[in-house]
Amino acid sequence: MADYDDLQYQGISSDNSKRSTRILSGVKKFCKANLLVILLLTSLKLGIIIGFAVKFGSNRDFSKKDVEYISFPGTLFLNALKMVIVPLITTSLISGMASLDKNAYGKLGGKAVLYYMTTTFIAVILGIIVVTSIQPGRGADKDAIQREGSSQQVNTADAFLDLLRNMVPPNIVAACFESYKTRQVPDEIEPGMVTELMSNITGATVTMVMTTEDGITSLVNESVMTTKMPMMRYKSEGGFEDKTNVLGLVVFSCFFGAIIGRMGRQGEPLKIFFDTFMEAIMRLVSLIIWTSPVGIFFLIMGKILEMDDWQKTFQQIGLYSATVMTGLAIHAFIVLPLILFIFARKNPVRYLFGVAPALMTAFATASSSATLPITLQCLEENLNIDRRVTRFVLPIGATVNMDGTALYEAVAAIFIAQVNGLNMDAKDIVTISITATLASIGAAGVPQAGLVTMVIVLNAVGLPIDDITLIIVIDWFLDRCRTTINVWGDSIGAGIVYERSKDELQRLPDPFEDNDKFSIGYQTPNINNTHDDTTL
Ligand code: 7O9
Repeated sequence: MADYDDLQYQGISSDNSKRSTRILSGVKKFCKANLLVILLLTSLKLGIIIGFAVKFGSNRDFSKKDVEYISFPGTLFLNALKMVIVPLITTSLISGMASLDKNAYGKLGGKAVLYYMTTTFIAVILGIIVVTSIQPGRGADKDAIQREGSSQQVNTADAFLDLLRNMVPPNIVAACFESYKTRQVPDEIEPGMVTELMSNITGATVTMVMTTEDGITSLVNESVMTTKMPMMRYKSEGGFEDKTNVLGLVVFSCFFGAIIGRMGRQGEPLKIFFDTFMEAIMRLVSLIIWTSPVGIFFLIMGKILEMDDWQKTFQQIGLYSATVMTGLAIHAFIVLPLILFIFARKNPVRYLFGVAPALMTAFATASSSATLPITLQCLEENLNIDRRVTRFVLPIGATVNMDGTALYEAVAAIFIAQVNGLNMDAKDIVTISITATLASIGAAGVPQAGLVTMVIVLNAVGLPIDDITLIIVIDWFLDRCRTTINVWGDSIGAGIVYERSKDELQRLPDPFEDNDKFSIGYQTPNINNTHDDTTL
């Protein structure tokens, strides 16, 4: 920039200076877009290399505290991303919905939903094909695989009702930090009642005090014991827990935005307020993005130091991980690019480059919601997707469209069946496809979704839920892989909806492009200065 100013002062002819401005700004733009990708790739690589070097070079185990200190800059980066999520999703949806008319958001929404449903379903089918061809669970010795964590009781009907309850939060301010969850708790133990088997040896007879299926305490002798096992009784208990209720915020913001959009002149001040709010948040995001190379380096390195006995884990369930990764790779490199090319006529490689920062952040954070600010920025700035589309489609996509998760759940369920030597018939396969699709759509609405949705899929086909503990060991890694695919799927969805809705968008005034067109005899402040040099 300084060189250019010098040239101007030296009185170079205006033609030349115009050309050099263009070239300079082109070079500047290219470097800006690519520099970040280069920096991110380098930090990802360095994070892995240095992580392994330190882990094996120092020959010591890193405690939780060590890892906490080492990945501290990464935690700050993650916090910075999470910090903007609530204002970002609410203002982006309100401003996006308010800038579309009833006809347009109906059509855009319809296309987005169609895309989400088809791609998620394709992902599940792909997962089923891959896991039944590779058969990672056949011949695996279930008892030899180390287990980690514990499974939990889930009532499918309660989980579904929680989802609906979360969509209509009783307090919109509280929805920013708490969601409703019904949990299964052991039933109250009354005097004389025990939840676990207890033996009481009196003389030669063994008497056991136990809870029977209907919860009645009874004294049973040894012979009955062999035929009737004691049962743990659970009851549902609902309450609020600390977790942002995204679904509630999304539903509220969509309605609120649509209403503002239909209020005409009366709604203008609010509309301008939310547009400007969103604009300011996006500038904050551009700041945060430049810290991502450092953040990602520390997040990845911390994760590598934290890993314990990864060789053993890979030996035991390596084939299972390979199966999940094969499925995800086919979906990411073949299915989705093909869909992008057929329905949007866009070059998938260029597209991949444009959203690369978002994909790497998704891998490093294992959270598509924390990545959302970067996904928005990449699509708007690098790929020039219309803001009315990104702001409306992406937050919804991040909440309900999870191709990677759906594929993963289908593979995991069939893997567990294979490990137990159980055969899945056509009915079971159909049940798994449907529940895995629905579970991935509802995941964001259910607290502690990862485990809960997996239990729902397993319950639906009667597979042992305790066997979830077999695959938890490697979940931290597969979560990163599937999150990357989730973000890639959301990005491609936004591109397709944009290309397929150009007609509807053209009919509408674009508040982000030209203020005059949309102001109805009302002077609006200029909010259209996103491309000036003050932007970071
Ligand atoms: C994966 F975009 C937002 F901001 F609207 C948004 C905010 C929060 C969207 C979603 C959420 C959210 O809470 N999502 C959520 C997702 C919650 C629990 C589990 C999951 C599933 O996560 C994926 C997985 O485990 O497979 C994956 N980690 O895409 O983030």
